[in-house]
Amino acid sequence: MKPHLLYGLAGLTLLAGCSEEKQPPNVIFIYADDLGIGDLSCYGATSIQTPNIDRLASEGLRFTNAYAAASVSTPSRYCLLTGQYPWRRNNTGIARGNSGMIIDTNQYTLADVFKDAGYATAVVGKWHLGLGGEDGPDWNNIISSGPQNLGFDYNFIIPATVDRVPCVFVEQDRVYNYDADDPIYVDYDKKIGDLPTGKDNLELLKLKSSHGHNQTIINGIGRIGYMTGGKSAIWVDENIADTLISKSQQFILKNKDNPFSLYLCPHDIHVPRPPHPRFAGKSIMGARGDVILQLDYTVGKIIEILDSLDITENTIIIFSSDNGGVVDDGYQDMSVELLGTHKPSGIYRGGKYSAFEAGTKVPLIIKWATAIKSGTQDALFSQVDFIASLANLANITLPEEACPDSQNHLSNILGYTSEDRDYVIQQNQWRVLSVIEGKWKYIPKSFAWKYDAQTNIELGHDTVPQLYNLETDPGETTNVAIEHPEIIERLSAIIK
Ligand code: NG6
Ligand code: CA
Repeated sequence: MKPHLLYGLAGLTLLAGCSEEKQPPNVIFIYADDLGIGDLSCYGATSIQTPNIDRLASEGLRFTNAYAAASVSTPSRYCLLTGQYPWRRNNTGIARGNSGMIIDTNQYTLADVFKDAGYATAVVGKWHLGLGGEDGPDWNNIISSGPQNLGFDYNFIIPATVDRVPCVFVEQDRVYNYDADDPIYVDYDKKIGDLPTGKDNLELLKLKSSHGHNQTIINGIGRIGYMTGGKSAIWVDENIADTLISKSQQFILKNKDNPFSLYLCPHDIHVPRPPHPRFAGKSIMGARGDVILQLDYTVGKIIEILDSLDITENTIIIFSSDNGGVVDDGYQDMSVELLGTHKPSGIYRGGKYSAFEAGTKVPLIIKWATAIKSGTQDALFSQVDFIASLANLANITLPEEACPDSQNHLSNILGYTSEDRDYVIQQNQWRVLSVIEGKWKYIPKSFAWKYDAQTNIELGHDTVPQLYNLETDPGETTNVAIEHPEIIERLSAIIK
């Protein structure tokens, strides 16, 4: 057995309550939004430098073959937290800002793992898994269901996305900076209140829409959905990254002497992308590049506080993304015009929303100075396996029937082994499933429309089955389905 694994196992016995000096490792999961596998310099980008994330990669394990469960946010996040494939449930599509909570309160989650292991647990940042009962949250009261019911001791969240109303944070189940004299109402079907909309008041926009995003205008930006009230609670878009950093730092500081786990979900690099003035114009790629720098800064600030508290060594940092990259996702922010030679998806085809590789193949870096050796990890890996793997790390037995799709691959995470998952399944925005087994990728026949007209991304749809040899053709250029009926048969049986 290699020494680093021995250390890992020492950590495990610690968690089981053996008397040792060292504490079990803290775990910080940083889940970026819409970050493509080509967007970081440690994954080959040359038009942008991401030194802080690169430092994680050089000190830790950089995965080259890791997948999110879906090519959009809600289903990927659902899967990460529950260890259950999102397509088992029919309510896991991109959630509205007033959606009821999508995870049942009795489901076992990643936060429960750490809570059961005696950790302090927190979620800071983008939630996008709904809040409240079936009818959604009452923004003017304590929110009845939320992260607090899923194992998180502390929550400071963006309820859905920053391009969706309500544009307010929720802290500990209440709207942050709430004013009872200015109640908040939200509607996704009809206009509510008298705030101007992007559709009718173009002249009020500081950031124009390229598609959608023409409902209530908040801070000069048209959003998805209508809201009224909550003036004192409205966030400042340019300050969101700093706010999330500071809430994270406070949580870390408060728990520096005990084991903690932090699920930190930056809004970057999702639209809208108005960066803090510190980053405006600092990349050569316009807003999208600027918020990549902002995301890298966020990672740097987390590392910085760990260093300052001398707890870096015993903290596991996991960095990944919820889905692949997109350039024009609905605002005229010059990201298309200034993209230059940068390739958000690297060598891969498609992007966010797609069944092609770039929809779900995401950056994944894991660093734990004391137990993980540095290098690259080429094993086929899916985010669905985090919960079972981290439960193993924390010496927690998952309850019967919890996390049915999650497998324990802790030894891959520690870099001790490099074993492919038997197969990985993922879904695109339209619930087209695809499966990867070894070098083969199979996408069943689906729809005739091939492009998302708004983002100009290829969705991976076709009216015939598609089979790609990812070893010789990682860019999915040549459909070899006709030549391999037996492989199609095997892979379609997996999906069935
Ligand atoms: C789409 C939005 C897009 C983004 C996405 C969700 C329009 C036209 N497009 O419907 O801007 O919000 O949903 O992204 O409204 S995700 O990363 O949270 O899944
Ligand atoms: Ca996303």
